[in-house]
Amino acid sequence: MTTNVKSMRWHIGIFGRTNVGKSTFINWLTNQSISIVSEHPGTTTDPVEKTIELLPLGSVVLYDTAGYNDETVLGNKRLEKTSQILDRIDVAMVLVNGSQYGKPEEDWILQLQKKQIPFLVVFNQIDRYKPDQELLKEIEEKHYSSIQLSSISSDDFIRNALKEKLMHLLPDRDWIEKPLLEGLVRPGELIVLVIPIDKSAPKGRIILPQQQVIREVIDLGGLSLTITPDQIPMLDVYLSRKPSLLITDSQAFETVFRLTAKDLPLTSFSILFARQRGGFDLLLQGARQIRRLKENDKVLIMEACSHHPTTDDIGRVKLPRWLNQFLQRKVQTDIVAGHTIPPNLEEYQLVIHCGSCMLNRREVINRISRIHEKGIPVTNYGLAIAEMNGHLERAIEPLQRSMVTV
Ligand SMILES: Nc1nc2c(ncn2[C@@H]2O[C@H](COP(=O)(O)OP(=O)(O)OP(=O)(O)O)[C@@H](O)[C@H]2O)c(=O)[nH]1
Ligand code: SF4
Ligand SMILES: [Mg+2]
Repeated sequence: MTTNVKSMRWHIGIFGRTNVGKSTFINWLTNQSISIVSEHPGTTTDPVEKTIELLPLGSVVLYDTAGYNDETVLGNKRLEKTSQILDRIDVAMVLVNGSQYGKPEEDWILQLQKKQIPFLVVFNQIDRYKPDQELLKEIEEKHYSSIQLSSISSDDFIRNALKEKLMHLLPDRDWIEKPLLEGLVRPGELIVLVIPIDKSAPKGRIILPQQQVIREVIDLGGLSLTITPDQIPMLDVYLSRKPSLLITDSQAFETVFRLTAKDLPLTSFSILFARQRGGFDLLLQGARQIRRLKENDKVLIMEACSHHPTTDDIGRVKLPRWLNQFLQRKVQTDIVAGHTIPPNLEEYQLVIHCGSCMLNRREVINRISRIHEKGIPVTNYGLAIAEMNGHLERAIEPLQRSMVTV
């Protein structure tokens, strides 16, 4: 599987006080001019995100951030933005100048530890400020991984040593490259993919989750056949053997359930993503809660990125309509888009999350856990749509049979 997919890259956060040299460090590490550098504290305000190839780590997303000690008027807002990055990153680097290591660093490290994010303490600017021996001993006794460097040196040896240390801190690569079709496809099997080409389909291409599935079928030695929902009856005409699995876009569930034999194993792209990204059991429990919603209960629809809404938009139009049809009573729906989790979650009796195709595993798991910790059932588009079509159990059966832990 290629790492050209954003969700399959390591996400690395760079933190530290203002003026510690975070932006200089990112430019040094990448040998590129990514962030603006200046001698004035508070130069970086919003997080700067940059995707680059950083061998041997592969493709990574680096985040330069505002200083966590920023005490200006906008400091709190900047800190909030910096803190949001913690939900996305797989590893952190905490920059320190010389012996300027104190409560701000310890507080930040505590947050990283709470979120189980591995981290590296980087003593920067050692050409100007040397960390004292006592501090180095303290860091060692705490078993923190650390390195000393100067972001103005051109020493490749130290750059490579730093990348080595990051490699040791990161989980196994399988963690982000978990296959979508694990346990579901054997060599020679035929997999049918159902992709509606309607108004909401992008012109001239198929979307990322579908591309990923096709690529995995090829990697697993299977055969893939891509059709539109109205072509399903033609399968009987052309095929002498039943396909091993049918994977559909969730929006075509109703047609697919109607037109296929009950013993044809099927699931959806978004259910596969839900299994791959984590939190599957919680999302499944959430789907089973939909039928318990009462008149006027509130449902929050969460989309992880904003897009231009279409006339029959799934989050804004179709889901609210399907919910009311399924429940035969009126529930209220609100929609939010973007990385931020709204602070008023407690107002809702259910959250329905999008397929999260643009998020990495860590962010998906963090988002689901944050909602679940508030005692609010959470599900996703694919599982919710299968439930509202009355076929949830059929749509998850191939995954349960594959016995792959989720
Ligand atoms: N001598 C020396 N100067 C450095 C080093 N790293 C950064 N600097 C200088 O320190 C100053 C601050 O660097 P920045 O990279 O802008 O610091 P920052 O942490 O991004 O600062 P904010 O964005 O304001 O939080 C600049 O003048 C840099 O040239 C280093 O390793 N050695
Ligand atoms: S499924 Fe979610 S993350 Fe993917 S494009 Fe839609 S809104 Fe964005
Ligand atoms: Mg900066």
